[in-house]
Amino acid sequence: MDVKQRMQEIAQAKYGQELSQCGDGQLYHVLLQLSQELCQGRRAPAGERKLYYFSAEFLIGKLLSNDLLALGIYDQVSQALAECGHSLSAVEEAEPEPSLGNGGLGRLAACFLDSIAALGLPGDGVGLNYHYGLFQQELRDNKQTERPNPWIEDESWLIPTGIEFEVPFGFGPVKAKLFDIAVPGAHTDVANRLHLFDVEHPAPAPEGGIDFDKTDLPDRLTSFLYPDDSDEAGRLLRVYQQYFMVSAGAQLVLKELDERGHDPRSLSAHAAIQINDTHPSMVIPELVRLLLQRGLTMDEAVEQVSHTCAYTNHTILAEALEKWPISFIEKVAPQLVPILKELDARAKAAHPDSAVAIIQGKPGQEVVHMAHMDIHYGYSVNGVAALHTEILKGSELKPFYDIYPGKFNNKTNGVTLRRWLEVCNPKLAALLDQCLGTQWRTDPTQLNGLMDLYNDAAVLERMQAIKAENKRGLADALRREQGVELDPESVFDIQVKRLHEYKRQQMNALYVIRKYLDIKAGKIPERPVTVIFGAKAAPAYVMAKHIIHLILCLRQLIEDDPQVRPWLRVVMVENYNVTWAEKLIPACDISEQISLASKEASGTGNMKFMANGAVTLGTRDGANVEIADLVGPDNIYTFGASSNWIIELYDQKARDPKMGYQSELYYRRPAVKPLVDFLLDPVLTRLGDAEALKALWTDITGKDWFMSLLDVESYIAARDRAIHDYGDKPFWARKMLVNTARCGFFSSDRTIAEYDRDIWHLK
Ligand code: 26V
Repeated sequence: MDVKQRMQEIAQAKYGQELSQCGDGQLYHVLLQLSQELCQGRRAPAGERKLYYFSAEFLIGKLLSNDLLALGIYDQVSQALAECGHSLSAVEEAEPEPSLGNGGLGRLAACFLDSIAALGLPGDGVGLNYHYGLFQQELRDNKQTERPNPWIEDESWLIPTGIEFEVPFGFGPVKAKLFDIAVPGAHTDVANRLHLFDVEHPAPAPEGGIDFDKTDLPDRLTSFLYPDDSDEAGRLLRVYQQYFMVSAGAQLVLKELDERGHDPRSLSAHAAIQINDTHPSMVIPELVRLLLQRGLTMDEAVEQVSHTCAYTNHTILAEALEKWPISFIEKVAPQLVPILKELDARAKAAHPDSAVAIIQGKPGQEVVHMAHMDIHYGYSVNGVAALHTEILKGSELKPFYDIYPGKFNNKTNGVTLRRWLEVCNPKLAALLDQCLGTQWRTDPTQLNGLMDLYNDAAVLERMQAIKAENKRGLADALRREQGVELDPESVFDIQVKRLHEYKRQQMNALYVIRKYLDIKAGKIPERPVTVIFGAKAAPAYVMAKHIIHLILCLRQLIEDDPQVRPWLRVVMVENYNVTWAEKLIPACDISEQISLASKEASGTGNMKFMANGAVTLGTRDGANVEIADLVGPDNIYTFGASSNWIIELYDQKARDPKMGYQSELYYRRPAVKPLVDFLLDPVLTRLGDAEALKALWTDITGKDWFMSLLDVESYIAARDRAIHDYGDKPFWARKMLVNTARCGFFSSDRTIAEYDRDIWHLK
């Protein structure tokens, strides 16, 4: 096909204009149509068994570049646009970013769909079509405010399918309408689909902010992702959303099974369902229910479901493990209650230990422990990094591991290097082509070949030049979007991820305070550093909002201080999302991965930064451990208490609250106290909300549940060492090179090949 000619035809038909006369918004729609035409012409991959990846989140980001690459027309389109005076990056600006996920879990699901298609495997995503997605973040008066993010336009990537199912809620049936987004596989001729269910009459965006009547069902079901769950109505709405997704999804699985000519008694031979965290867990009793309706006995239904469903755990944080009051399920989907009770009774009969029960609690206050149900009635349980899986087996889920050792397996996360290297860092990708040929694009382990160039001065210089160009590109974007002027010569030190106390953005802020106090005392740093944050806080997560407030107050303090500003800058990117990540990650020197050891299941940002030649400053947590093993100790900066030690401290505390970690002891240390007490200093508090800063101070000094003060001194030392080393250009460039050379393992193509080999068996 002549790509340019087809673009011209579409532009003529749509707008009656030549390509050169079209605006960027029009060109985006021309390319959207072209991509959709090409996807439509692709076949679905064949296989005995088909995968359904059930997930409440798919953080797909903008799709245009990604799809053009997968369709093999990226270069042709770029050239065609250039020939008529346009650029693909400007056209991309016109594409709205769907916000169908919170963070790592949702982005992982998107990377996985990309890899499943690229490996030519039959596997579709199943989720919900949130109209206003995750909120849009605005930073005003040093605080976060939230607005809806209406991303769906008249013409979008969503394809109406005409397929509908009825979801039987307690209050009556609701129609679920299916929309699809095509997922073309790179270097193949296949496309899979992302299936997103929606209500028939979705409600308009609420006026003002993101508050709305949470009982306005069904029309509000697909308005927002994870609506504020701090109150009862919010939590109940979440259960409604989950049941809507899994009931429609399970009906789709059975419909396709039927269309392929298979009996429901052979479900597990022809379908695999991956349950992405516990949000879709109700698919288990729902499938049992639907199979009973189709004439299977309870034994047969349980047998089929138990060989169809597999569960991925993404967190050990107790507060994040879902337990729904049975009264909620009684209200949302009463027909599931007898099935849940039967599943629970069977599990209890086989395993009387109350720690592994599905239904727990006193009569009248029973809760359903979703993860427990997944483990008893799923055939695989996996963690998302080696350390995380070991912690699941050895502590968090130990009673289950003792019962079902064979179900447990590790699948270290990965990221699609097509988006996170080829598309977001075209200059580095071109250099890699020059050095290694293009095979690394289909086999990222080939990047190991870069190690042969470890002493090649020209390559090292080129890598640094590319980093400098990317830093200037980021500085331009931040000037345009936020009006801040950055020094691209400074060290770009970046922490971007959801705001959570366990991720310890507050510890990063304590480092900023350390440097601020040093500079004010006349101790000038070795070189200027720009500390960049990007993070959204859940609207009801008070402490997270206090931490954002601290960062923004520090930013203002430093911006207004001509003594400090030349040496230390703080930037908070407003509304951090996939689009920003694509600009930030290629421009990073130091990648902050500083979670409390044992708490970050894997992390995936760490892998993206590494691929783009940033050097990790991190704890021995999640996939950081595997990064450290791959790059070796000279090419990463690790610090802090080990996960074993942390787990021991938490155990001590559980046995005796006066034992274990006691933050006040660390607070008293002379190197720590002035940093924390700065939160009360009028120099800072006059810039914001003294109460909020005091609340944060009280929490850190009295509780500090995620132990910032335990690690802060070793953190400061490691970070200073990294910033010092940065000054030796060739020394640093070699670290960059090793990081890119060793990132191949973290391709999600590798992860998906392992899922298929060990869990799905699709072909
Ligand atoms: C959920 C919640 C829900 C409410 C209360 C607080 C809370 C805290 C954490 C979470 C996280 C849910 C699961 C999740 O997003 N896990 C992330 O999954 C990524 C992909 O596997 C992984 O890289 C991250 O380390 C992990 O945090």
